[in-house]
Amino acid sequence: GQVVSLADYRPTDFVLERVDLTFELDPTETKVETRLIFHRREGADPTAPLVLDGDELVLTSLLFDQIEIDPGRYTATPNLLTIRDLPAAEPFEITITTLINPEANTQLMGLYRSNGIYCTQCEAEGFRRITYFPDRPDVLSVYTVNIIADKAANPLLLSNGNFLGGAGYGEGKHFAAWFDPHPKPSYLFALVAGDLGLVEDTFTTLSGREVALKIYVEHGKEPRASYAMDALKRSMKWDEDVFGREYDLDIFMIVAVSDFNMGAMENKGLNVFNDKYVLADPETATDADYANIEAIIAHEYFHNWTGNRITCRDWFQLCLKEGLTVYRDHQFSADQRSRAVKRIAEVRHLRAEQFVEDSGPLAHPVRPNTYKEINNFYTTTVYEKGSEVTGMIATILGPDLFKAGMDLYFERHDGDAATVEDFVACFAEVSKRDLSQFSLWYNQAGTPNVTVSCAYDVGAGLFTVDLEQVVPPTPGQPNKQPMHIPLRFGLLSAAGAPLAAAGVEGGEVSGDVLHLTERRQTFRFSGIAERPVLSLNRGFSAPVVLHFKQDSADLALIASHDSDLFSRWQALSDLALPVLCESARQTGGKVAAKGRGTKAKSAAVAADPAAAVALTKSLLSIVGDDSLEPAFRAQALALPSEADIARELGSNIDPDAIHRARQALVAEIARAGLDLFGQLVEGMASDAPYSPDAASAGRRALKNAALGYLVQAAQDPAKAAEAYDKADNMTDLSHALGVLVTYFPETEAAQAALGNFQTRFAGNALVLDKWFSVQASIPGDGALARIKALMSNPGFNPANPNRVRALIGSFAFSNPTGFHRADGAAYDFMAEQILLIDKRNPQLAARLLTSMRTWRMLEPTRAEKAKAALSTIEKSSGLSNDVRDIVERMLKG
Ligand code: B3K
Ligand code: ZN
Repeated sequence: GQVVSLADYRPTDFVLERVDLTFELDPTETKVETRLIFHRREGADPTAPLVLDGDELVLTSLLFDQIEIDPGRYTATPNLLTIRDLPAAEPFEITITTLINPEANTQLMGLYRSNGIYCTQCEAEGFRRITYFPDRPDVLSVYTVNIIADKAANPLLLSNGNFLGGAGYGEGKHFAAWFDPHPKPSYLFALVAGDLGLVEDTFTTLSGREVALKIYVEHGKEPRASYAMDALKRSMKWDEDVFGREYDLDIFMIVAVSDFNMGAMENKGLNVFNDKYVLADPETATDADYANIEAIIAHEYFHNWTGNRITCRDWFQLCLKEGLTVYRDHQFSADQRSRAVKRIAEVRHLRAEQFVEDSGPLAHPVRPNTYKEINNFYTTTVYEKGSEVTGMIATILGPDLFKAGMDLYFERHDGDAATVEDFVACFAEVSKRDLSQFSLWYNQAGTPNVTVSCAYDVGAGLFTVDLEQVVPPTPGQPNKQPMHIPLRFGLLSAAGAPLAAAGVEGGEVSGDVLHLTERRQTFRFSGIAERPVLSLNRGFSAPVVLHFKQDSADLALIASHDSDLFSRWQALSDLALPVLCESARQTGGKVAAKGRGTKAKSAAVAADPAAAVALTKSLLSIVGDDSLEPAFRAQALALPSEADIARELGSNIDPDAIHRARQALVAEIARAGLDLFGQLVEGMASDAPYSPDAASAGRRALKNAALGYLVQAAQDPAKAAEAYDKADNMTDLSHALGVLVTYFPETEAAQAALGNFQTRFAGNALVLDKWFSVQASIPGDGALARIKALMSNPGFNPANPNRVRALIGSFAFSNPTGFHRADGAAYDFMAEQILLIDKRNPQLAARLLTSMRTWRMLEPTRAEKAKAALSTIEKSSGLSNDVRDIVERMLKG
């Protein structure tokens, strides 16, 4: 793997004027004819050769201006085509014919077959697996695509843009032609062919144009695409209302395929989706599935402007389209649902994934400086932290200037392949703010630590807030500059009412935003009549770790009174984490796994009785407060996860101790809230037919969270079994199954439910993924044997990424005690699996491998074993670039 550096960027020597592609589809021998019209860029070296990217290509013919080219003028390897002696100024035409094998393409990059459907995935560098091409995002061109295929097997022939026409083509074949008038980079190319069912609708845009909307799914699954269609129409409307963005073709298509490396892909006018993020009905999809579908449909649709109309100059700028588009889909979901609850879920995800990435061996800036394999940079840092950075621009500028900056960006850069600098410049210009310090957020990796201490001088009426920021060292970046950190805040009186200051000194405070810009900074608030309680980083306005020792009374006050719901949730979490951490430290290595009953319970409470009492009291009063939305109360009940506790502890992690500590607190809260939970299970139940809307989903979430506690208080699977039998939708059904199987895995009730579920959903692979995943997540040493047994289940298919993620992925990412069993056996198993998967699908293998990125945080015995497994991978021959890059970075230093 070569290192690619941002600093080495330079434009191409040739400008690509247009692209004509003709595909003669065949499962194993597809012929691709590519006609490219180029001219040499003004000012470029007049003797420079044309260098085109390839990947495992077979060249069968090469023409220059329609005439077979002299073999002395070119060199072709599977990965590169170099053509020499080209005109200095006038345009010329190159015609390339390649032969490719879609059936053998198990990487799922380029043109491949999924369940008999031809489909493509070209981002980031998949187009070069179809034909030789300047396969980089700054080469924008207009495409015409002709598709020829067997008519009976492939009645449907799709590509980007508008349909030009089609006809018969002799010998049972037919063809279709598509033209995309919008210049685009090759990563946005798509082709789909096959036999699929169709769901249709229309959308009338802002300016009155009618757009045909088409969602293609496997025959028989059409009814399960109606929610996706509804989400699409809402997304189109929202982007007009909120960002003034209108759709720009006559047709917008979505195709659902069952083999896909990620969630979906925003190809111009022809989005290709993992069917998991299209198909839903109440019997087969959970509330979370519906919310994901809504978010991903929106995300891909929003890319039409942020990504497609304005694309990236190079892959270092990936966050320019991804971070921004995540920000846009977050705003959309917040508007469609509950903003506060959405924010809590976002922050949970950010901390669980991105904070972990940012503090380990794979840490990298939101805009990386170098990469060896770009596919390894589709990370939570680029996506989620990238979104947070956009959100901070909105916080610093305020809504009006943020809107003005976005408008300027759309206007100025439409049709461009832009950079992060171009984006930031628009906001600097409209706000007349210097955003150069702020831009460190794009270039410095690592989560800033902000230490806070407060003092109140009653005589002077002065409240002082001392802040200190430290950005930790990360790979390749030992020393960091102080960042511009916008912290939303409020001051609360003892009664929980807002307190206003007469004045403030020490730095910029605008409205409710405090701007921390120095390494150390002291803000002095004057005219404060009573000791205030500081509520800091409201709404999680900055993605930082706060180190702020607030006592339990202050936290309880924030939890019950803050005007910001996010902060109320955060205060509960801040009450819980020290209790959990102390308990994990105390029980570490002492309690046998079997004894998760009484001994562990007393440990949690004994660790810090006052804090545990304050927590339980605050938590139950929020959960019982009917004036609060149920979804929020359910979030409160979710408690910090085992991963949250591990992150807080930071080192010497013993996953078993953490698990025991958390279970003990759950048991404690379950006992204290027994009556309330009983009432909620009854009160939140509904006889109305299932509806996926946010309010109904919130009621189900609260009911199910309460049920989980009830079942654990009773230490009896009966209630969960009863809930399983009663469930009339997948949300309730899969939750009941989860409770049964997680807490009572070996009981008859759990086994019966598993058997029932398997039979009931036989043949529905997406639903059976839930069945695999719930079993893969059962805590304890028994998990590994279970995984191995499930791998020989006929429903498991190691070639399908959804199956692999459901079984092996859930085990590695969501089963800390099972995966990190002390003897290291699961690490060895993982190493074996990764090497096998790598042969078939490097991207999937590399992604699974990141599950071990926290290995250095583990206690020494486990860390040693994890390291040995990683070394086995590193030493193996024939590793993909993808896996090699990840394993090397994980072992470095
Ligand atoms: N842009 C795609 C991701 C492509 C991943 C390539 N390895 C989906 C998205 O972010 O919308
Ligand atoms: Zn995206």
